[in-house]
Amino acid sequence: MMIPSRTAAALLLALVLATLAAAAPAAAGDAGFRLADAGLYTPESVLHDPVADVYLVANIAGHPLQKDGNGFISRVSPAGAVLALRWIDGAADSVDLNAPKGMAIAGDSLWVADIDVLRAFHRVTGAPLAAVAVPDAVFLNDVALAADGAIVVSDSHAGGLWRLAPDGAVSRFGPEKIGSFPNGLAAAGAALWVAVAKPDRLIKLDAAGKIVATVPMPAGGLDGLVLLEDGTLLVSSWDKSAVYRLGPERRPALLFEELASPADIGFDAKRRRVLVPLFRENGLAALPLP
Ligand SMILES: [Ca+2]
Ligand SMILES: [Ca+2]
Ligand SMILES: [Ca+2]
Repeated sequence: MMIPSRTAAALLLALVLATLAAAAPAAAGDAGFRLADAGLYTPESVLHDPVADVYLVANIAGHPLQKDGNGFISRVSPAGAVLALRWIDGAADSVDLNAPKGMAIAGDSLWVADIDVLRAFHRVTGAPLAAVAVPDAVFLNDVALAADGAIVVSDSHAGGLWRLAPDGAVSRFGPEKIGSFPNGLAAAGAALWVAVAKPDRLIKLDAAGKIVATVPMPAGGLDGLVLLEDGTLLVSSWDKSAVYRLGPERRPALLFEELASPADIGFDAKRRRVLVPLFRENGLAALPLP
């Protein structure tokens, strides 16, 4: 039987609309959430584990550079419920964790910067897997997974970056001093974006560690850096209590304001939410991306 063309067109339209509806982000109408008084303690970094579909929160618990053995990593559901406050707990005998900051997932490993050590934990069980001391490091801050499988970490005290190769070798990456306080990292294919303070800017390094782009920022205290699939960059600023968005033209525009001490942000690509640890308020905000 032939379907009359007008009916066929209507069917096609209905199919397209249904497909669009199915593809619409789950974030439609999403209010996100704000978490306070939930036990988070100096939260520095948030990462979405898209496989487990949970938010991992790194809690320094105290001073950022103190080896006090009490750091912990929490699991928070996308509904805003704390599933396991001390999922990885430095206070446990079997776990060393002092002041966890930036995190990155590589396969089944969750890598965490912890003052002068890169630690790996099992992303499913939370069990300790590895601890790699970074020579001379004082203030490891953010971690990113490079395209070649290396783990890159910013050293905010020394002003440069380190690279942990898949074979376990640790070496410098990029200029010895990229800025006075390199902080957030975001891998971009084979390249890497770095948020740097004083002067406040975003710097792009190629796979060899050479600077290939510099974007001045209008506010300082840059911390977390996220790269979206479409190339958009998001970066938090302590000085402005804000998160900026930079589209392909790389002009910084205010995205969220009135976020006190926004540290190392994450992104939930499934719900298109920006995840903001509120460092001094011991809080967490999950904000739908407008
Ligand atoms: Ca601590
Ligand atoms: Ca980070
Ligand atoms: Ca940071």
